[in-house]
Parts: sequence; structure tokens; C-alpha cells
Amino acid sequence: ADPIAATIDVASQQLIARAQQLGVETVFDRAETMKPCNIGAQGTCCKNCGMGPCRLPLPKSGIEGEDTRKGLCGATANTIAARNFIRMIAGGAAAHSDHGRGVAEVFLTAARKETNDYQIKDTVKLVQVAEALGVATTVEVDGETKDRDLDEVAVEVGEIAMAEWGKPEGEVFYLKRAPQALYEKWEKQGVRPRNIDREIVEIMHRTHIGVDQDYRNLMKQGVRAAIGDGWGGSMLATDLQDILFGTPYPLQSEANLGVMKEDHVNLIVHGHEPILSEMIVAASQSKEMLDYAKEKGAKGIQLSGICCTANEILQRHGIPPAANFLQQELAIITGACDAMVVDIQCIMQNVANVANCFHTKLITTHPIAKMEQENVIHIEFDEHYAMEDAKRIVKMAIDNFENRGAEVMIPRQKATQIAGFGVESIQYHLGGTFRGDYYTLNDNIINGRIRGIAGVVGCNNARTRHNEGHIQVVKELIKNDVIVLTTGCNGIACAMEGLLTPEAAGVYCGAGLAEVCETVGIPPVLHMGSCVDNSRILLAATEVVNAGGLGNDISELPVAGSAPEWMSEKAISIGQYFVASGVYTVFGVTFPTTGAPVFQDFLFKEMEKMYGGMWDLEIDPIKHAHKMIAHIDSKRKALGI
Ligand code: BF8
Repeated sequence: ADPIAATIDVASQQLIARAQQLGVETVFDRAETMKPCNIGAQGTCCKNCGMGPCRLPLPKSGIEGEDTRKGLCGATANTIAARNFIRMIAGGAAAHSDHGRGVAEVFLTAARKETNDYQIKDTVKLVQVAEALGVATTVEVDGETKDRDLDEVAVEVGEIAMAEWGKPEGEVFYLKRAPQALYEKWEKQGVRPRNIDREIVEIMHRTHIGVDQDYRNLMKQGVRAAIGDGWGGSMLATDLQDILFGTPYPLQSEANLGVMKEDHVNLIVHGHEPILSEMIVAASQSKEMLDYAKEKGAKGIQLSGICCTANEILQRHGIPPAANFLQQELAIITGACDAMVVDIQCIMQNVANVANCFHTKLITTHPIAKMEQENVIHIEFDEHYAMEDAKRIVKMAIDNFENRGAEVMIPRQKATQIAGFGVESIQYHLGGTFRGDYYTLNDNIINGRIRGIAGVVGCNNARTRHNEGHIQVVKELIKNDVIVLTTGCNGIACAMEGLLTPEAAGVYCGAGLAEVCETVGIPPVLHMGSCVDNSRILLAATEVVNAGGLGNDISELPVAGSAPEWMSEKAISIGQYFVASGVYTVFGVTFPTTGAPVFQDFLFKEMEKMYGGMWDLEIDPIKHAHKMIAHIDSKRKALGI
């Protein structure tokens, strides 16, 4: 692979070149040698039974006349593409929601005081969440209303939260947090999730051979499961993490591979759950471990993160992200990574092969995520002995410091960033006098200084130049006065580019947005956290509706969503819950339904009539941003602003 063509990031270019010199293969090389299957990419390969795979490519000239393509069972291209699409939603919703379940389990353990390592940190959020879950926070004693004991409230919140995954009756509690008009749309369409797990299981059932064979009905279930992710599993993950580990507030940090330090023990946490990474943060900052590192000849311990776990410990502790998804192998190729500890999701199996070429210890920690390679060490992380396990891992990194090879190459590149934004801090910076009021934000949208709001999120994809789409889309939006909310690997890309600083406003923004950012002292791109924290964006949008003056539903707001370099199933689930919440959502690179034009039209056009939001695909980043801006302008026009 040509390093320059592979990524816009100079640090990554240097390390790709180094990998090639050393003969270490990376994802960038494999993207050159292995091209994707065309039929699979179009979404029209069905392998849901043993008579197939049945392959229904779209003819180059398109379909003339009737579309007679069929699988052996008679499944049409629409049915096959819809089945595949909602199975992607199931995969994504399962990943987010199972993460949420893991957090809920630890939460309940902490609430019941069965562990000393995790405690309730944010009692304000505990009370908020209790109310949203229908848990009483006050009691009547002798005719007087008194606050309930918070320990008791916490246990009840934990129990009710756990039940959200599998309760036999009712519907997901958090649906009622959406604007009422949106809730009513879901009711009308019959897509209110009953519980989180059931909707995922039902997708697997409906897509089994010979069950649901109507793409509209299949998508109904896809929407239901996606809502169960965004307004269920992901939102619970975010909330319970905030209660346990603290609700983020803006703080300063850095980003990119240059955060690693040659004279320090470099420990990298990679994956998604803060259950693990929070403990690693605490262990690596303990005097015991710091003294031990010094004893071993290091100046200290440099902890950094990759992927969403990086965003979790960034937003709560200011620990810098070293890399986003496509840079994970490169962090090891620095030769300075003494240990990489991983949990779940977005961890490439090839990191084990790369680690094998260096001294790096690769440690898996989760019972559902192991690797077959022999050099991988598995230390199962147990919440009851969390600190003990974390110290064992940190010690392993320290002990490995002396085993580094002579050749260490840490790129110099790193950038300053301000991260840690959320529903509460936006209220603080852009709100009015009263809590929950987004008056200043709405006022600036109405007066036109801020043209609209974009959520730009999601992965890297080795089929496109690393970070280029992210940065071009975001820069074009802020240049046109659209304020950007970011999460996931987009957040890390923006940080590396210096877009997450108040100073970026004067350099990259249109005059209106620059004025607002400079007055309030915020970056034009607000980092809202990890991918489960996209739920923060849903709630922020709801606050904008509640603050008034911009219509009654999210679908009326001048907002748009984007994932310029998506690749994961989680991104599809996120995209679908944004669409179902009324947001026009554009993906870059590719879209997994292009082989079924009728079904794709359903997603790209008809869905708007049902939910107010719809999908789109635009590969060119500048056009991509302008499609979002055009949508924002049409919403402004409809509002008469
Ligand atoms: O959940 S953005 S590559 S790290 S999937 Fe993965 Fe995509 Fe990154 Fe986080 Ni989200």
C-alpha cells in the first residue's frame, strides 16, 4: 500500500512505511491485495440456508422491465437485501446493548455493595435516571415528602435497568424521553421495542429461511431493534456509566500516536467498556505502580487509548487517545507499546500477529472475546476483583518495559483537544438561566449565526483514505456555520486534526459559528464520547426541541447525521435509530443495499414519510456535507427562519 494514499495522517504514513520496511503486514496492505465481493457489497448474497449462497448481482445496465432475480426459495433481491440489512442492525444493536448489560450488571453489584472497586459517583444523574425508569425518589413519611435513601434507589434502578433487556411485558422505559410527537410516530408505526433482547432475537427469527418475506415488514423489525439500541441499550450504557464513573465535563487532553512516550511504560487500552479501562486508569495512577515503574527504569506510565474505550477515559479523565480504528496496528509498530489490553469490539485479530513481531504483550480480558494466536495472554477481568486484575495487567506492562527492542519510532504528531461534552455541558455553555433550557443554542439557530446541527460519527474504513472523509465533511460543515457533535472514531480524527479546540473556530468556521464559539469559548466540534454515547446526541436533540421555537419534533429541527467512513454493524444500527428518530443520515464509502434498488428507495425516500428521517449515500465528502446542508436549509425554510 502507498502510505500517502492510505491515510491523511502524517504519523500513520510514517508508521505504515516503517511496517513495510520491517515486513510487518497491516490492514492497509490487505486492503490492496483483497478486494471485496461485489455481490456481498450490494447486499444481494443470501447465505441464510444450505441451498445457497444464492447470489443476485445487479446487472451493470440496471434492471430493465420486471426484476426477475430470485434465490432458490424465490426470495427477491429486496427480501435478501432487507434480511441482510436488519441482520446488520441485530449485530450492531446486540454489541451496544450487551455492552450496556455488562455495565448494568456491574452497576447492580456496586449498588448492592458487593464490590469495593466500583461506587456510585454521580447521584444527580442517579435521581434523573431513577425518574426516567419509574423508580420513586421520594417517600411519604407522616404526611411529609422526604427524599428516599439513595442506596435503596440505586439498587432499584439497577434491578429495573437489568429487566429492560428481557421484561415480559410493556415497552422500553426510555421511549418516553423522546419528544411526544416522535413517540406517537413510533406508536403509529408499531415499532416501540418491548424489551432490548427480544427485538434482536426476533430479527434472527424473521430472517431465517421462509419467514418474513416483505421488505417493509422486515424493516419494521429492523427499526424496532434499532430504537431498542439508541433509546434502550446504548442510552442505559451511557447513563449507568455516568452514574458509576462520573458525567463528563469539558477537559483538555491530546490525541494521536505522538502521545506515547519513549521513556515511559506505554500501556494502551483498546476496545469499548469503561468497566475495564476505568480500573486500568486507577491502577496506572496508583503510587504503588508508579514507584514500581520507576524501579524498572521508566520515568512513569503513559496510558493511552484506542477506539471507544479511548473516548470513555478521555471524557472522564483526560487520558489521550493514541489512535482510532485503522491505527491500532500502528500503535504496536512504534516498538514502544509495552502492553495492549483489549476487551470487546473493533479489535482486529491481526494485532496479535503484529504484537508477535515486537515485544508487545497483548492481553485479552473478556470471556466473549479471545484470540486463537498463541502469543495472546488472557486475563479474565472479574468485577469483584477489578483492582487486583487491573494491577496485574499494569504490572505486566511495566515488567515488559525492559524488553523493548533497540528500534523505537514514536511519531511526533499529536494535537491538543477539548473533549467531554454532553447534554449537561451543552446546557451550561449554550443554555439559558434555567436547567434543561437550550435557549442560547436555539436563539443562535433562529437568528442564523448557527445554521444547524450535525452529528458526525462512526468508524474508519480501509476501503477509503483514513480520516480524509471525516475531516473534509466536518470542515465543510463548520465552514458553513453548522455546529458538529462528534463521537467514536470521528471524534478521534477531529481531535488529531486540531478541530476540537476553541481556536479552531477562528480558523475553520463561518463568521456566525465562529462568533458563537468565540463568545462562549467552545470548539466548533463538540466531542460527545463513545459510540454508545450517540444516545447523548438523541437527548441533546430532544432538549433542543424542548427549549422551543424550532418545532415539536426532532424531524423538524435543522439537523443532519453522517458517518463518512462507516464500516461496522454498529454504525448501521446507529444510522437506523437516527433515521427512525427523524434525522436525515448520510453514509460515505458504500451502502449495503445498492443491489436492491427498490428496497434502497424505501430506506432513502419512503422512510421519511414514516419517521421524518431517511438514509442517503454520498461518497464524495464535499457533496456529502452539502447534501446535509441542503437538508438543514430545507428545515430552516419550513420553520420560517
Ligand atoms: O463503537 S466508531 S470503528 S471504535 S464501531 Fe469501532 Fe466504529 Fe470506531 Fe467504537 Ni464505533
